Amino acid sequence: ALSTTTVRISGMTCASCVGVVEGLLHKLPSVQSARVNLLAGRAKITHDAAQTSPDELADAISAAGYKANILE
Ligand code: 9UX
Repeated sequence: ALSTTTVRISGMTCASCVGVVEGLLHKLPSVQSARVNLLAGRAKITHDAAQTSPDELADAISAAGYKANILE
């Protein structure tokens, strides 16, 4: 089953960061969609949590140099 995870992201300092974060999320197993809102500092990700957990999403974002916190 698919679930939706919202992640608070800080450290996105230019508009191209949106593409960087969306790109790395799309590479993860089971991620169906990843939409990043720069102004809101949030990513909304649709994924199968049995394959890629919310923590794994946040870890991938953190590994790219941003600060990520799971909101819901
Ligand atoms: Mo802009 Mo973001 O030069 O990872 S792409 S700061």
